[in-house]
Amino acid sequence: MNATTLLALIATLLGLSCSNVGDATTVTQRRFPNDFLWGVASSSYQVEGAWDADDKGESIWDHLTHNFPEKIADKSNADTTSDSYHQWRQDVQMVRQLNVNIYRFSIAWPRILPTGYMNHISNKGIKYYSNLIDELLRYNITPMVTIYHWELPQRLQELGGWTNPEIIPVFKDYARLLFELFGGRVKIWTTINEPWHVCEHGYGVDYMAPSYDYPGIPSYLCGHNLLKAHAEVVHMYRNEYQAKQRGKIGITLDVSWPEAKTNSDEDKEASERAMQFYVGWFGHPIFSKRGNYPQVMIDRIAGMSKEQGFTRSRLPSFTLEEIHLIRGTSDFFGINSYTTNLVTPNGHNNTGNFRIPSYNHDMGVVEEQDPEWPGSGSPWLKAVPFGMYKLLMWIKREYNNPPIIVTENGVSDKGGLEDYARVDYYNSYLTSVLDAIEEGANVKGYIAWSLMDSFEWKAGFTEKFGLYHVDFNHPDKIRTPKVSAKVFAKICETNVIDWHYRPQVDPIVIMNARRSASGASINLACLSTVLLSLLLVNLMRR
Ligand code: GBH
Repeated sequence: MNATTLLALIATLLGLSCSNVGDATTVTQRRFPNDFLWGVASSSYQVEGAWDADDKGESIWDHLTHNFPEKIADKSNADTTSDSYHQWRQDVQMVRQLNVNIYRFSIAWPRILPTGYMNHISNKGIKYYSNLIDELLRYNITPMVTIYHWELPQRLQELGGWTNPEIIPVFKDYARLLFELFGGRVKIWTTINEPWHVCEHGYGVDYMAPSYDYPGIPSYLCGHNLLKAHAEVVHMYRNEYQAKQRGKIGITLDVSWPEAKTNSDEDKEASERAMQFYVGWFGHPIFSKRGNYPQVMIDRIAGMSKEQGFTRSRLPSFTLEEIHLIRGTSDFFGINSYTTNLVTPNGHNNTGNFRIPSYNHDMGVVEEQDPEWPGSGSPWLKAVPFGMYKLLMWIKREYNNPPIIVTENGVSDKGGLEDYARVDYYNSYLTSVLDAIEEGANVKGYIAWSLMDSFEWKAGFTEKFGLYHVDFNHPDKIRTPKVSAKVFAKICETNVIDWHYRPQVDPIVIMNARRSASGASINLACLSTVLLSLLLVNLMRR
């Protein structure tokens, strides 16, 4: 064998191990629309680290993780996490490799305004996001900015946070500053990520910061102020910025699809009631024709409040003017969804185990999951793709076919690069999105959660959602693409789901990951070729 043949053989071998052997004959014809938007997402607290860099202020998540570490599964915090505050250039390269059009990230309010108020503006904080936005634009990636992904400045929490109407003008000031600074370059905004979590998980139960654990009252105050703050910001954008900046603005809601446990009328009613309490709480005021809270919430909470001895409904009411102000304040319907629950009423006449009063008791629905459904790295998340289809069709029906962007969808595991379960998850959930599109749902885009492994709130670092693996033990937080990154990149490139595409992890990538762990620095593409050559030479000698 001469040197040329040997090299050819080596090249073939490398080719075989580094790329997938696809079956060209079985490619499906179902396609996403040509103008479909593909994206990938992260959020500031989860990836940035640098929690007190420069003049950054304390957020409610800094406060929670530092003062109550026992509330986080591994007692961790996001003080350094994936270090995106320093590694934003590399993050953009990762986004690029996925062939997406959009990077959805959030801005940390206390990084820009350490006290929450306009009295102190951080130039360093501004510079960070400005650099990130410019770097994305350099590669034609559209920045999609979430104004609030749960990082309230702690000083505002001390005033009651979202339960204090003071939040409305203060949030508006913060948003105005962002439009002034970045609005020329940012063309898609969302005001608030997942109001349901902000309000019920922040104030109603001890789950997310600020962990009030005060059921039945403050979560509705939070929702009320949040809706008004959102609407004020959207009107400000539309009146003062949209004409010249030419962007879109909306909101992102979230829900796990509540599938009726059986075919009984009670279970079907429970399913519809759950949708109204989870999505309708914020969706009805913004997206429905008539505006205001869903009638079922108004009636049930008023009725129960009265029985419980309250003078007024625990659900505040809007004036007519406020109903008009809030209605129509989203250019698209942003929806985050990961899983499905089975629902049934909370016992006969709402006699189950919920605290009284509480949001859960007001809703009167019990949730469980089918143990047969495929699990994930998170106890709450099972892969049930039909839930995505049903959810998209429900939004279409309920709100007169709005343009929808799936702003988050994805799955967790416990780690590793060979994440074939995540590949299956994306393939099956995206098939459900296609089903809905083919049935007429106006789905404009899909954004995968998440770009990389990061701090997963109460679960700390015990659950991984990334398309890229992050080595949290390494000082440089080395990033490595998982198998799912390749699969997702191919879907984004081709607009087709290819179920046969199940690539292996490149040996070079594995070795790079090892190198990152050991700290050595040699050219591994070169090294692997050398090693293979040695192996071949050895084989030929036998
Ligand atoms: C999204 O929210 C967030 O926007 C994102 O930051 C987060 O990383 C991602 O999801 C993955 O969780 O059964 O009471 O334990 C979804 C929030 C938080 C929803 C955990 C389900 C568990 C509910 N998810 N929650 S519970």
